[in-house]
Amino acid sequence: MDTKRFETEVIHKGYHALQHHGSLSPPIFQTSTFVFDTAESGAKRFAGEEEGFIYSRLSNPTVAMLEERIASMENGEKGLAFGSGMAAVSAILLGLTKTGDHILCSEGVYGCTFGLLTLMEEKYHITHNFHSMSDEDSLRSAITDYTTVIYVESPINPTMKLVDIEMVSRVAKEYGIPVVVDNTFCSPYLQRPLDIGCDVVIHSATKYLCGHGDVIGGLAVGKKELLSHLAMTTQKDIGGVMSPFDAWLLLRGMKTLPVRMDRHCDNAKKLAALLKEHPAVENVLFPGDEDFPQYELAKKQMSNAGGLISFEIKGNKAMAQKFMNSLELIKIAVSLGDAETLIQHPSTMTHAVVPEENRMQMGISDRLLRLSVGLEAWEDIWADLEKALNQL
Ligand code: 4LM
Repeated sequence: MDTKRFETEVIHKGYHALQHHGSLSPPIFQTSTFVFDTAESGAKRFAGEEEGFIYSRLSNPTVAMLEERIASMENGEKGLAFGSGMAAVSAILLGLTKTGDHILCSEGVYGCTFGLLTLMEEKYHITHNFHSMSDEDSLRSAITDYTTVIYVESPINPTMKLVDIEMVSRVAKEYGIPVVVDNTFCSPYLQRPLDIGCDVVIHSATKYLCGHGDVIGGLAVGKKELLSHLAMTTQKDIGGVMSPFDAWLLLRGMKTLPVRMDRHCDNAKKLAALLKEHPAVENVLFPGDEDFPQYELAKKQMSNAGGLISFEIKGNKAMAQKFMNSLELIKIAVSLGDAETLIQHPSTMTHAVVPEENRMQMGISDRLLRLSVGLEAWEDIWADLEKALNQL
């Protein structure tokens, strides 16, 4: 079958109903192990001389379907599925480094990624530092003889700062350093980092890809050679793999990714504009806002601005918490990308593990809130926000 458009492939890629009794919905191969015809056939599968499944930590047909689908969405050669976004991040980072290496990282990252980098430094002497990557010269000056990975979130959680993925990948190529991009905030519908030169894309599939707040999962996509190596090492032997049922839920959720993302983006654009005008709010951080410092970069590398808005409440931490407690429709919860609008307080929640000094450098004040705009009517979301803001 010819390659079709994104909206079509996200529904059909890699599944042939007539090979499965005509079942429109793909089967869940809920099995731990696979029976071999003969001892010789089993031996051949282990030796890689015969195609076929062996054991679900190595591969499973439902999970493989998801891996093929995400690879197609990201325009990559091969996908890998993990039991969480952090299982994907740790398998990739541990797979690409050894003791003595250095990871150059964007100016901020999700709190648990920060925790992982700290652990890798303390236990394995794999160092890291955070860098704005704002221009080629300063990026070059930050690369050391020991840099073996450049790790980027764009937009960065929760400050929404962007990194020019094309520029970073171009410079990194000169040094032969792989660039890993965590594309969780955009999903492949809004941004495809492999197309603009990066080497590996990571997702917390828990978020927009799932879309319904009922799965914890991670995905990675990249070149076949590299991802196959990671599959046989840090994925297989650390073993943080995805269950067939979670893969099935993700295959289901992803079918509606484009329509959901369109609504998330439309809602967020309207709400960001309204938040900006409210006297109790300052510093609305939204890449779709024309006053956003990296608006031009957002237009260059993202097809739309996404569904996340961060903003500061005028006043102090207590006022930010009071505001959150006054909300009714909007739920106080970490995570993002769900049908429900969620709000969280990064300095005491997703980024609580980050020491205050680093948090301040990243731009995470204790008045900063992150709103994951859901799929509800924007008027109802705004009514809830406005009522709570007016109480401040
Ligand atoms: C949150 N985030 O922000 P798992 N990469 C990014 C993330 O935002 C996350 C992960 C990886 C949040 C979770 C509580 C950019 C998670 C890790 O949670 O391991 O699937 O993904 O609210």
